[in-house]
Amino acid sequence: MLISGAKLLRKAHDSGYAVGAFNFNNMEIAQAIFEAANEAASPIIVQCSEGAIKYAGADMLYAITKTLSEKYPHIPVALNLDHGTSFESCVNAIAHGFTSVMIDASHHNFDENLAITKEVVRVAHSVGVGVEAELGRLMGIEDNIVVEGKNASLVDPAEAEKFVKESGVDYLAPAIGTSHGAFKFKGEPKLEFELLKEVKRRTGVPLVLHGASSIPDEVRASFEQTGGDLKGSKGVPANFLEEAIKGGINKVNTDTDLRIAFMAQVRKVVKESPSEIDPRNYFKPARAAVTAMLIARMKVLGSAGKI
Ligand code: TD4
Ligand code: CA
Ligand code: ZN
Repeated sequence: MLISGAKLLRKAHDSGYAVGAFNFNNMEIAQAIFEAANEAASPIIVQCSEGAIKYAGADMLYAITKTLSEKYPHIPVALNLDHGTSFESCVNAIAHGFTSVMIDASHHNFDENLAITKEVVRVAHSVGVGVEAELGRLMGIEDNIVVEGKNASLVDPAEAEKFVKESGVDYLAPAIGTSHGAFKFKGEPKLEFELLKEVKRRTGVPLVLHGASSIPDEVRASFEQTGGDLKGSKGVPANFLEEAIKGGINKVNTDTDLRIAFMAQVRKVVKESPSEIDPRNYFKPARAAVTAMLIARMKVLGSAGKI
């Protein structure tokens, strides 16, 4: 059933587990996410970036989600706009039936971020839609801007407390050292767990971890088996996720792991069956690989069995 992100995450917050928020741009990946949720008996968040909306259309992405949510009526699911960059973008998603929106005004200063977020909250709450905001800046590619070194910044707990109180936001993404994509850490993985706990203590809302892909060894190996190159890639290890969930994370954003698992199988067919022309014979194994990877991930997050 398609429900508000606020309701879904409040439950995770109250019971101390995290729900995976998985990005999709097409039918096959959406099917893989729902199939995994069904097998693992897990609630899910499916989410679309502005890039996904540009690629497939908000109407199409909503229709896919709605159709799948009706096929699996027992699965609690929220449809989230991921990294909405403006008030208009969030309103557009809400108008298309999204049940959660992220307003990412983290590249603005605190007061501007707060003002834009407040406006989104006002509209979203009037129709029962949950709102996520971000404080601090993630390293990596953000809004097509490369954020590096001193441009990346961690969340400030005092600011987080003020921000949540004044904006009325339902869940917050605090920057605690992750980044988007396959190359998250130069040396050993490192997250600011103490900072996370402090933000949780001061805000008391569900918290969101962006850039949370793990790039499991078997997924990396399947991609590299066909000559794919992910050298130097490093994700957030499963035990880090477990610790982050203990520290108050309730929404774990994951896109890169799905991309790699999916494309590894497409690459395999390209390599092994040079005469294959039927797209279904590329996408069927790719979809199955994403489902298998996600079932394992739902167990790590603690959402498996929570339906
Ligand atoms: O918010 N996300 C997903 C980002 C999706 C970007 O989509 P476009 O290419 O369409 O802009 C995450 O936090 C996922 O992080 P991950 O660790 O999976 O990269
Ligand atoms: Ca941001
Ligand atoms: Zn993100």
